Amino acid sequence: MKLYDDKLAPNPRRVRIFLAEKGVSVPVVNVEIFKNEHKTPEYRKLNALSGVPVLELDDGDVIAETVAICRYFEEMHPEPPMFGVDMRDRAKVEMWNRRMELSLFVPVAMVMRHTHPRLAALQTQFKDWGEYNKGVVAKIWTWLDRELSDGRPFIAGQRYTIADITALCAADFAKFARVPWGAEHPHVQSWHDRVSARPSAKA
Ligand SMILES: N[C@@H](CCC(=O)N[C@@H](CS)C(=O)NCC(=O)O)C(=O)O
Repeated sequence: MKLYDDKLAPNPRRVRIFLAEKGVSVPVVNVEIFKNEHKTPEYRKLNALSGVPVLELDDGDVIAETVAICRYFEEMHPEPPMFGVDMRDRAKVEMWNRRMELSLFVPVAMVMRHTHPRLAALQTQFKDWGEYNKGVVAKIWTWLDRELSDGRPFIAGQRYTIADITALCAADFAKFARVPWGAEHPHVQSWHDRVSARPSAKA
């Protein structure tokens, strides 16, 4: 089994944190997006969409998509459970992970891709779209801060889950994209301190 990884990109980091929480180690192949290594014919054979991460199984089969890879490891190593523990909890974790992906991670990625000078070499940038998404991210921090003001320790409730991993990677990416949360978001700050203190955050 091999995990195709880029140390600077947020989606592969989600898988690395997930594996660290599970205490599982997988051989890694580094694919440097900034060197366009994900656009080579060899890599496109693994994933024609050229996204990172990818998990290649021992029989050559390939699983792409961050959450699909995490679900594969969840089945293989169920403890600790990261996708919820019962019917209601699994639905809530799915809800929160989707929210963190679609409402936080994606707009942060749009800001990064369309405004950050380092990304200009990799793709066409639509500056207006990037600027628009700065406002989207700002509103999401305010919404998330209000959500977390109920005192729950983690995004989906009392347990650390995949939703925290998605949100942590989005939050750290937001700092890089220059759209972090602010002093007016103390609940986001304490959640971020809590999840960043876990050893897995260094993965
Ligand atoms: N939906 C995919 C997205 C993968 C993705 O876009 N990964 C980024 C790195 S975080 C990437 O490969 N970017 C390079 C590109 O899009 O050209 C997933 O969840 O794994």
